Amino acid sequence: MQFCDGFNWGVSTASYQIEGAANVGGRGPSVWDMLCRKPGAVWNGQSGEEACDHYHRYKEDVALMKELGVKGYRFSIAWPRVMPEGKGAINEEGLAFYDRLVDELLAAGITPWCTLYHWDTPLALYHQGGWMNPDSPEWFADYTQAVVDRLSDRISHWFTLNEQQCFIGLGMLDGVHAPGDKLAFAEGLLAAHHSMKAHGRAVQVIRARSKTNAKVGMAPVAGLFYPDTESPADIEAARKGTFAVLKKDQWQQSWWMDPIMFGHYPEDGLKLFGADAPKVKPGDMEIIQQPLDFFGMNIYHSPRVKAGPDGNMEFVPRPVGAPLTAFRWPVEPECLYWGAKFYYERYKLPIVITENGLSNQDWIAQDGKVHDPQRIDFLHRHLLQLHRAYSEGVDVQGYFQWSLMDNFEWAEGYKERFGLIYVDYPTQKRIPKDSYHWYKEVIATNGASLELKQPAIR
Ligand code: GCO
Repeated sequence: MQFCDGFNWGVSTASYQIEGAANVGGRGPSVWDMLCRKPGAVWNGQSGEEACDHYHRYKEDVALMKELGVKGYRFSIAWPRVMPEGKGAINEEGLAFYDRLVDELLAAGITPWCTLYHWDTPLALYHQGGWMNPDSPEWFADYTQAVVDRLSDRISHWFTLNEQQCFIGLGMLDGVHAPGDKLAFAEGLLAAHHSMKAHGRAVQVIRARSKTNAKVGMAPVAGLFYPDTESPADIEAARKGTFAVLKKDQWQQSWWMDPIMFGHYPEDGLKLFGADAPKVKPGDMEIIQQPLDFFGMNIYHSPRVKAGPDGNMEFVPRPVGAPLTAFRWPVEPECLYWGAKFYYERYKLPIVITENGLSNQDWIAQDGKVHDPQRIDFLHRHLLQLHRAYSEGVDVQGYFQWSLMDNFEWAEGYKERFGLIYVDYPTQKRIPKDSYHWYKEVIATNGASLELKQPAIR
């Protein structure tokens, strides 16, 4: 049992979660710096000001990746490091940091997969309306141009935006992520529309200016429902439910994806959202719908459903005592099989899993090591499901585990540990966990080590 030749085994991180050095090298403030200062917004009042100090320790971190054997590294560029005011002047020192990082990666034989935006909107732009401002797509295009002009001789894999559902939904509607606003639904949809245009403009800029043959995608929350049994009725109910617009919230997947992939909002969404839907101006959809090279998917868990009497889905409650991660997220490995399958069927692009993993109660044991058998079992189960999708014909081209190392988990601060590498924050010491060594073998054998020696217990 193996994955395809050249399978992109990787790990993921994001700038604000690992870099630290928030006030170093000319970086401007972002909306996350603002939210972290707000009393009660982040667990224990923590912030990403220091995080993993990756800005200064990137060489050590790349060396650990090299040792792990990853083929690719998905990281993000901090917009306020490149453009401290969000637009206009370019901060040479900021770009120079990414120069050094990319050179270090390439010297280690690791392909950089660059996310242009993982939530750190420059604060100066937020003060001008942020994603509410109709100019925001052009701001993002200009920032993209600065990055592409500087780095595209060495970077050819790009993601535009990470999880619009979160930075718009959690950040601008629910107020639990930065910038911490609680806007009306219609305003959220308008900001969403602008962010889709920003995505489209960024793809255009990458294609027009890249010095190498660019491959472009994005990294959305790939929410789904998966079928309780493999009866055609359950499968159809789950598939239909996954892409139906059922509620007025940010978790309606086709609302985000269909414009980008098909060039229009879904009919059922337009009907349900009514006057809240943004006014689509002539030319908008032509910008939004740009050809992409792969479909990135961040997947962590998903609810299980079955067909009700009318064929529509009904939720299947989880059994009492069913497994949960430290974050209290349900463990549902089937989401990777059905997620890859459903999204491949609908959007017909090669699948790259851009995030998958769990937070676990990790600490340094008395032997000085970090033992995380739950993470090993979790990743193992998920990769088996992903392999099933691959073996049934889904074009799965990569898997980026979240995350290389423990880091700043947004509103949860440092409470949740997602890493293959333990970070002892007071000393910034890195300790590869057991799962790091396990994943190393998975990569080295291209998945053959996942083969079960005995039947799996569900
Ligand atoms: C997200 C982000 C990551 C998170 C990870 C774990 O999905 O929220 O892309 O930055 O840290 O998903 O929650």
